[in-house]
Amino acid sequence: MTAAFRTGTLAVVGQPNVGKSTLVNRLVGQKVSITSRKPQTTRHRISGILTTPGCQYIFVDTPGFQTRHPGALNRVMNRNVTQALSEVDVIICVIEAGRFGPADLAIIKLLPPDRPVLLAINKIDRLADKARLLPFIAQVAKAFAFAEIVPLSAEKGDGVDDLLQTAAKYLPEAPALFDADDITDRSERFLAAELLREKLFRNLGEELPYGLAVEIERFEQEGKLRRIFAAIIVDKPAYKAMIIGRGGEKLKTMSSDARRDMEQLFGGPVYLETWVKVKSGWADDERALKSLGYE
Ligand SMILES: Nc1nc2c(ncn2[C@@H]2O[C@H](COP(=O)(O)OP(=O)(O)OP(=O)(O)O)[C@@H](O)[C@H]2O)c(=O)[nH]1
Ligand SMILES: [Mg+2]
Repeated sequence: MTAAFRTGTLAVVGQPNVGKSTLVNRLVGQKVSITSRKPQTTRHRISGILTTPGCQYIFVDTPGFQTRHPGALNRVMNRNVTQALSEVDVIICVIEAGRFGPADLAIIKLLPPDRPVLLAINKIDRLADKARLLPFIAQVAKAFAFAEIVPLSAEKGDGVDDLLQTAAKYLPEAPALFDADDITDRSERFLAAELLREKLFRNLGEELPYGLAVEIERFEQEGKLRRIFAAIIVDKPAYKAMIIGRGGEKLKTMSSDARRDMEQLFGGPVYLETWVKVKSGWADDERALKSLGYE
């Protein structure tokens, strides 16, 4: 007799920048959620799906709990995280190795009390002294009754299979919800916007990325070719020139990086056209947010 198939949702939560999206991508084996070294890269709830012979895991990547950018965008994002948590089977709380403090505990306090919480201690590749890991695990185990504690490196891949194995037993017995080869619940249109936003996030200064959004105005498919027309929305006219760069070079480079990622993810050629539009105050206008897909 074979064991029954298990299907469940696992929310990935934690402070900004701890590596939640990197972990989801590693678990799924594809870039479904964008990442950068800047905090608050993720703005949407995104599911990454992995189907194995015995289980279907639906990982829900969430924005890190927001502190930096006040206003409507933040309110919408925090609302999203709280809602995501009420519906899941398992919670994966991500922290950085060697760092556990009041901000992590504050997040744990917001979790629903009746769900198993697995602690993923990420970035163990950064620990200079591996001997510090065991005392650190003992310290966090005292702070909260985690169902499991798994040290790992989302970037290098170490420990990620352990997390999968460990998480499986917390999933309910249920038939799959998605096709076995689905990797995300998001549309190609959404993923295209995100991949472009990733390049902007990674290549523009410290503040500018927080004031921009990407809107796909047209997405056409003809055979294998996808034609994608993307507007970059900024809230200050000065940002426009900074994105375009001298002779248009900056935008050209970022666009071709994004196009390459799209081709990899979609498995076919992409024609990408990008331009910049000024819409002042978009990040604090709930209606503008809705039209940009923030709900
Ligand atoms: N050294 C190391 N860096 C990592 C690891 N995992 C993630 N990172 C880096 O940490 C930074 C943040 O990663 P993200 O995956 O974007 O973090 P996040 O928690 O999703 O961040 P927000 O969406 O902004 O809340 C990136 O620069 C990653 O490359 C890891 O295992 N080791
Ligand atoms: Mg993220």
